[in-house]
Amino acid sequence: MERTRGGVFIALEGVEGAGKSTQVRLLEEWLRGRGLDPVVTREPGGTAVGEEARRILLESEHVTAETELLLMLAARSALVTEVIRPALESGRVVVTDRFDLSTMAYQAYGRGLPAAEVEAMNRFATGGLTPDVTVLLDVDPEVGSRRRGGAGRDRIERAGVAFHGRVAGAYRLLAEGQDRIARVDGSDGPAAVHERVLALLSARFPETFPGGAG
Ligand code: T5A
Repeated sequence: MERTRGGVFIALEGVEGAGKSTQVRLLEEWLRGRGLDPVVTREPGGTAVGEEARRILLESEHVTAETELLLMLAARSALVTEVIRPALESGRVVVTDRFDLSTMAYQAYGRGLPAAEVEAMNRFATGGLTPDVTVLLDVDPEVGSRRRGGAGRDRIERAGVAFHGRVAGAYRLLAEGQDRIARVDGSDGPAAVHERVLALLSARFPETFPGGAG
Protein backbone atom coordinates (compact mmCIF):
# COMPACT_ATOMS: atom_id res chain seq x y z
CA MET A 1 0.00 0.00 0.00
CA GLU A 2 1.53 3.33 -1.05
CA ARG A 3 1.20 6.26 1.26
CA THR A 4 0.17 9.70 0.17
CA ARG A 5 3.37 11.65 -0.50
CA GLY A 6 4.06 13.79 2.52
CA GLY A 7 6.86 13.90 5.06
CA VAL A 8 10.22 12.20 5.03
CA PHE A 9 10.67 8.82 6.72
CA ILE A 10 14.20 8.16 8.07
CA ALA A 11 15.37 5.02 9.90
CA LEU A 12 18.66 4.71 11.80
CA GLU A 13 20.12 1.23 11.96
CA GLY A 14 23.19 -0.61 13.20
CA VAL A 15 24.54 -3.04 15.74
CA GLU A 16 24.12 -2.58 19.50
CA GLY A 17 26.01 0.54 20.58
CA ALA A 18 26.46 1.82 17.00
CA GLY A 19 25.23 5.21 18.20
CA LYS A 20 21.69 5.16 16.79
CA SER A 21 19.95 6.75 19.79
CA THR A 22 22.65 9.43 19.94
CA GLN A 23 22.25 10.27 16.23
CA VAL A 24 18.45 10.23 16.49
CA ARG A 25 18.68 12.77 19.31
CA LEU A 26 21.13 15.00 17.38
CA LEU A 27 18.93 14.83 14.29
CA GLU A 28 15.85 15.75 16.30
CA GLU A 29 17.66 18.74 17.82
CA TRP A 30 18.83 19.84 14.38
CA LEU A 31 15.33 19.60 12.92
CA ARG A 32 13.78 21.45 15.88
CA GLY A 33 16.44 24.13 15.49
CA ARG A 34 15.09 24.67 11.98
CA GLY A 35 11.55 25.06 13.25
CA LEU A 36 10.33 21.59 12.28
CA ASP A 37 8.37 19.28 14.57
CA PRO A 38 9.63 15.75 13.82
CA VAL A 39 8.08 12.57 15.15
CA VAL A 40 10.79 10.54 16.86
CA THR A 41 10.26 6.94 17.78
CA ARG A 42 12.01 3.65 18.43
CA GLU A 43 11.50 -0.03 17.77
CA PRO A 44 10.31 -2.17 19.33
CA GLY A 45 8.15 0.40 21.12
CA GLY A 46 6.49 3.73 20.47
CA THR A 47 2.90 2.62 21.17
CA ALA A 48 1.15 0.94 24.12
CA VAL A 49 1.24 -2.44 22.32
CA GLY A 50 4.81 -1.84 21.18
CA GLU A 51 6.11 -1.01 24.67
CA GLU A 52 4.41 -4.14 26.08
CA ALA A 53 5.95 -6.23 23.31
CA ARG A 54 9.35 -4.62 24.02
CA ARG A 55 9.16 -5.65 27.65
CA ILE A 56 8.46 -9.29 26.75
CA LEU A 57 11.06 -9.28 23.95
CA LEU A 58 13.88 -7.88 26.03
CA GLU A 59 13.06 -9.27 29.49
CA SER A 60 11.35 -12.65 29.14
CA GLU A 61 13.67 -15.65 28.98
CA HIS A 62 11.10 -17.83 27.18
CA VAL A 63 10.93 -16.42 23.66
CA THR A 64 11.50 -18.59 20.59
CA ALA A 65 12.86 -17.13 17.33
CA GLU A 66 9.37 -17.36 15.80
CA THR A 67 7.73 -15.62 18.76
CA GLU A 68 10.43 -12.96 18.64
CA LEU A 69 9.65 -12.26 14.98
CA LEU A 70 5.89 -12.14 15.54
CA LEU A 71 6.19 -9.78 18.51
CA MET A 72 8.57 -7.47 16.62
CA LEU A 73 6.09 -7.33 13.74
CA ALA A 74 3.07 -6.86 16.02
CA ALA A 75 4.86 -3.87 17.54
CA ARG A 76 5.75 -2.54 14.06
CA SER A 77 2.21 -2.89 12.77
CA ALA A 78 0.86 -0.82 15.67
CA LEU A 79 3.59 1.80 15.23
CA VAL A 80 2.97 2.18 11.50
CA THR A 81 -0.81 2.46 11.90
CA GLU A 82 -0.92 4.65 15.00
CA VAL A 83 2.14 6.86 14.61
CA ILE A 84 4.21 6.71 11.41
CA ARG A 85 1.63 6.72 8.65
CA PRO A 86 -0.50 9.54 10.14
CA ALA A 87 2.63 11.64 10.73
CA LEU A 88 3.86 11.17 7.16
CA GLU A 89 0.44 11.92 5.73
CA SER A 90 0.40 15.22 7.60
CA GLY A 91 3.80 16.09 6.09
CA ARG A 92 6.00 15.58 9.16
CA VAL A 93 9.52 14.15 9.28
CA VAL A 94 9.62 10.78 11.05
CA VAL A 95 12.89 9.55 12.56
CA THR A 96 12.93 6.02 13.93
CA ASP A 97 15.59 4.20 15.94
CA ARG A 98 15.46 0.85 14.04
CA PHE A 99 12.83 -0.45 11.56
CA ASP A 100 12.56 -3.26 9.00
CA LEU A 101 16.29 -3.75 8.38
CA SER A 102 16.69 -4.82 12.03
CA THR A 103 14.24 -7.66 11.44
CA MET A 104 16.17 -8.91 8.43
CA ALA A 105 19.51 -8.64 10.27
CA TYR A 106 18.43 -10.09 13.63
CA GLN A 107 15.57 -12.50 12.93
CA ALA A 108 16.47 -13.70 9.41
CA TYR A 109 20.28 -13.69 9.46
CA GLY A 110 20.89 -13.71 13.23
CA ARG A 111 18.26 -16.27 14.25
CA GLY A 112 18.24 -18.10 10.92
CA LEU A 113 14.53 -17.70 10.06
CA PRO A 114 13.80 -17.93 6.29
CA ALA A 115 14.52 -14.52 4.79
CA ALA A 116 11.79 -14.57 2.11
CA GLU A 117 9.12 -15.35 4.70
CA VAL A 118 10.42 -12.72 7.09
CA GLU A 119 10.31 -10.19 4.26
CA ALA A 120 6.74 -11.11 3.30
CA MET A 121 5.55 -11.00 6.90
CA ASN A 122 7.20 -7.62 7.39
CA ARG A 123 5.38 -6.34 4.29
CA PHE A 124 2.10 -7.52 5.80
CA ALA A 125 2.88 -5.76 9.11
CA THR A 126 3.83 -2.45 7.46
CA GLY A 127 1.27 -2.46 4.65
CA GLY A 128 4.26 -2.01 2.34
CA LEU A 129 5.57 1.16 3.98
CA THR A 130 9.35 1.48 3.83
CA PRO A 131 11.66 4.29 5.01
CA ASP A 132 12.64 6.86 2.37
CA VAL A 133 16.17 6.22 3.55
CA THR A 134 17.74 3.86 6.06
CA VAL A 135 20.98 5.19 7.51
CA LEU A 136 23.20 2.30 8.53
CA LEU A 137 25.72 3.42 11.15
CA ASP A 138 28.60 1.16 10.36
CA VAL A 139 30.72 0.15 13.34
CA ASP A 140 32.27 -3.17 14.30
CA PRO A 141 30.26 -5.04 16.93
CA GLU A 142 33.27 -4.95 19.28
CA VAL A 143 33.31 -1.15 19.10
CA GLY A 144 29.58 -1.03 19.84
CA SER A 145 29.98 -3.41 22.73
CA ARG A 146 32.88 -1.36 24.15
CA ARG A 147 30.82 1.84 23.87
CA ARG A 148 27.97 0.29 25.79
CA GLY A 149 30.42 -0.71 28.53
CA GLY A 150 28.76 -2.17 31.62
CA ALA A 151 25.23 -1.02 30.68
CA GLY A 152 22.56 -3.60 31.59
CA ARG A 153 22.34 -6.31 28.94
CA ASP A 154 18.93 -7.52 27.78
CA ARG A 155 18.03 -10.95 26.34
CA ILE A 156 18.97 -10.08 22.75
CA GLU A 157 22.19 -8.35 23.75
CA ARG A 158 23.16 -11.53 25.64
CA ALA A 159 22.67 -13.69 22.52
CA GLY A 160 26.43 -14.16 22.08
CA VAL A 161 29.36 -13.11 19.92
CA ALA A 162 28.51 -15.44 16.99
CA PHE A 163 24.92 -14.14 16.83
CA HIS A 164 26.01 -10.49 16.87
CA GLY A 165 28.72 -11.24 14.30
CA ARG A 166 26.02 -12.61 11.96
CA VAL A 167 23.89 -9.52 12.56
CA ALA A 168 26.78 -7.18 11.73
CA GLY A 169 27.63 -9.16 8.58
CA ALA A 170 23.98 -9.14 7.53
CA TYR A 171 23.72 -5.36 7.81
CA ARG A 172 26.66 -4.92 5.45
CA LEU A 173 25.37 -7.54 3.05
CA LEU A 174 21.85 -6.13 2.99
CA ALA A 175 23.15 -2.61 2.32
CA GLU A 176 25.15 -3.66 -0.75
CA GLY A 177 23.84 -2.14 -3.97
CA GLN A 178 20.72 -0.79 -2.22
CA ASP A 179 20.06 2.86 -2.87
CA ARG A 180 17.51 3.02 -0.05
CA ILE A 181 20.17 1.98 2.49
CA ALA A 182 23.03 4.45 3.04
CA ARG A 183 26.05 3.20 4.93
CA VAL A 184 27.72 5.85 7.09
CA ASP A 185 31.01 5.35 8.92
CA GLY A 186 29.96 5.49 12.57
CA SER A 187 33.38 4.92 14.10
CA ASP A 188 34.24 8.58 14.87
CA GLY A 189 32.81 10.77 17.61
CA PRO A 190 29.09 11.72 17.71
CA ALA A 191 29.57 15.21 16.19
CA ALA A 192 31.54 13.90 13.18
CA VAL A 193 29.00 11.15 12.56
CA HIS A 194 26.15 13.69 12.84
CA GLU A 195 27.78 15.82 10.12
CA ARG A 196 28.04 12.77 7.87
CA VAL A 197 24.39 11.92 8.44
CA LEU A 198 23.32 15.49 7.70
CA ALA A 199 25.42 15.64 4.53
CA LEU A 200 23.76 12.46 3.31
CA LEU A 201 20.25 13.68 4.13
CA SER A 202 20.95 17.06 2.59
CA ALA A 203 21.97 15.40 -0.69
CA ARG A 204 18.80 13.29 -0.74
CA PHE A 205 16.22 15.68 0.72
CA PRO A 206 17.51 19.22 0.08
CA GLU A 207 14.17 20.86 0.91
CA THR A 208 14.04 19.36 4.41
CA PHE A 209 17.80 19.48 5.04
CA PRO A 210 19.03 22.61 3.26
CA GLY A 211 22.76 23.11 3.60
CA GLY A 212 23.36 20.03 5.78
CA ALA A 213 25.41 20.75 8.89
CA GLY A 214 26.00 24.39 7.98
N1 T5A B 1 15.54 -5.90 17.42
C1 T5A B 1 14.86 -4.77 17.10
C2 T5A B 1 15.37 -7.07 16.68
O1 T5A B 1 15.94 -8.12 17.02
N2 T5A B 1 14.55 -7.04 15.57
C3 T5A B 1 13.86 -5.93 15.20
O2 T5A B 1 13.11 -5.95 14.21
C4 T5A B 1 14.02 -4.73 16.01
C5 T5A B 1 13.27 -3.48 15.64
C6 T5A B 1 16.36 -3.27 20.80
C7 T5A B 1 16.74 -4.70 20.55
O3 T5A B 1 15.77 -5.28 19.69
C8 T5A B 1 16.40 -5.92 18.62
C9 T5A B 1 17.72 -5.23 18.45
C10 T5A B 1 18.08 -4.84 19.88
O4 T5A B 1 18.78 -5.91 20.45
P1 T5A B 1 17.58 -1.44 22.22
O5 T5A B 1 17.75 -1.30 23.69
O6 T5A B 1 16.74 -0.43 21.54
O7 T5A B 1 17.00 -2.89 21.96
O8 T5A B 1 19.03 -1.63 21.63
P2 T5A B 1 19.86 -0.79 20.66
O9 T5A B 1 18.99 -0.25 19.60
O10 T5A B 1 20.99 -1.59 20.19
O11 T5A B 1 20.37 0.42 21.59
P3 T5A B 1 21.79 0.74 22.14
O12 T5A B 1 21.58 1.84 23.13
O13 T5A B 1 22.49 -0.48 22.59
O14 T5A B 1 22.62 1.25 20.93
P4 T5A B 1 22.62 2.61 20.12
O15 T5A B 1 21.34 3.34 20.22
O16 T5A B 1 23.10 2.28 18.78
O17 T5A B 1 23.77 3.46 20.85
P5 T5A B 1 23.69 4.80 21.75
O18 T5A B 1 23.49 5.97 20.91
O19 T5A B 1 22.74 4.55 22.87
O20 T5A B 1 25.19 4.82 22.28
C11 T5A B 1 25.71 3.82 23.12
C12 T5A B 1 26.87 4.44 23.95
O21 T5A B 1 27.90 4.89 23.08
C13 T5A B 1 28.08 6.29 23.16
C14 T5A B 1 26.86 6.84 23.86
O22 T5A B 1 27.12 8.00 24.59
C15 T5A B 1 26.46 5.67 24.75
O23 T5A B 1 27.20 5.71 25.93
N3 T5A B 1 28.23 6.79 21.78
C16 T5A B 1 29.41 7.02 21.19
N4 T5A B 1 30.67 6.92 21.65
C17 T5A B 1 31.67 7.24 20.76
N5 T5A B 1 31.44 7.64 19.48
C18 T5A B 1 30.19 7.74 18.99
N6 T5A B 1 29.97 8.13 17.72
C19 T5A B 1 29.12 7.41 19.87
N7 T5A B 1 27.77 7.40 19.71
C20 T5A B 1 27.25 7.00 20.87
